Amino acid sequence: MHDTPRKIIHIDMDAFYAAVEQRDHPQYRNKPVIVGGKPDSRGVVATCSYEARAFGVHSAMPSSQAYRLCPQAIFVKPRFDAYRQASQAIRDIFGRYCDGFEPLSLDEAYLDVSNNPWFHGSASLLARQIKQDIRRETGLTASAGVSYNKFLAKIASDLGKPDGLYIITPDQANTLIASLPIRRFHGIGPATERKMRELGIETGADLREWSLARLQAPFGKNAAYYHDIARGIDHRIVNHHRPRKSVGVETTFEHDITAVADIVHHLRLLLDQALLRLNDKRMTAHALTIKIKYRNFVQVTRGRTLPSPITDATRLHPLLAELLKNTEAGHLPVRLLGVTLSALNNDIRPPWRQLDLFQD
Ligand code: DCP
Ligand code: MG
Repeated sequence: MHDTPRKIIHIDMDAFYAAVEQRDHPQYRNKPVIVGGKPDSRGVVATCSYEARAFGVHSAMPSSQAYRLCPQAIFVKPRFDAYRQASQAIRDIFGRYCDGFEPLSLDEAYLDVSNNPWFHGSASLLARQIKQDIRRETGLTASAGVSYNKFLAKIASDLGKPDGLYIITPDQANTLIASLPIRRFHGIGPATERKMRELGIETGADLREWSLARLQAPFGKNAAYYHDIARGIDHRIVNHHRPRKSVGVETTFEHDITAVADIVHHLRLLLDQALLRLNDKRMTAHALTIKIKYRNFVQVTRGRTLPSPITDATRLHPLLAELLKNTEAGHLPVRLLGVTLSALNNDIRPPWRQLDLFQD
């Protein structure tokens, strides 16, 4: 499928939220720090410093259990703004060295550097440079994995943690995969791991014993992925990240509309759709623009930037009517209407249940 091997870097920040807290609070450094819910609440651990991991604390563990394991730990509530800022800083660094990269979360991304002009095309030297930039510019450490596909690059970054730079070459891949427990494989979650163990599959070597046909019965459509990764094969491409600037929806009417009430009605529907799309992307918007194309194909836009993020569509209904006042709506027949939301931000508030858990 690919003539020449690709060069993929996977970058993953070390103990990300906890590292930001240790950076911003020198008194937390070299100490067990647990970011998440308070120990006396129903909260969970978002992450913890490596000092806390030595006590067996880990992400997603109930905070009460973390407290039992490590009562001397410093428990802190997450500061998402600080994490988002650090995340933006590392993404700016990625953008410096390659046109496109694929963020997986705030703290990790895949970079396809196959055509990298830096360091005579060396992906490992480039990974080292990116780590250095991250350290210098954010005061945080990252681990990098370098290999010829996404699956292996991600395994590699994990193997070098913390502050690692780990390379998996094509001739090392199969031996390494064979030796790894399957839970180290991205895409094999706890449920699949349990199922595989029941079938006697504990390591990459065990998984490789299974033919595609045999994997298909228990794992269905995922069988091919498991079959491939056991052999170090992964053709998934790095999906380039293009920061989204706006979300817009529009509709062209079969029969032109003229009544202001009809126009407002359709704008409300379009606004609802645009907000839904934004919600799916976990983003918020600060600006609203409406677009009107009249029967004579003349097109106008009217917009407003708002002081707080747009969350509630109904609060914007008066604004829709107001924006229309400044147009020919009600006079000229309209053939198309559109609503665009812009000035977007990533909304990284955790989902409701989790938000609740983070509160005191
Ligand atoms: N996170 C979370 N809840 C989880 C897992 C992670 O809120 N169950 C958050 C906190 C982490 C961040 O996402 O800091 C990144 O997740 P990672 O899995 O990369 O974990 P860390 O960066 O904290 O540690 P590591 O050094 O193992 O990557
Ligand atoms: Mg991380």
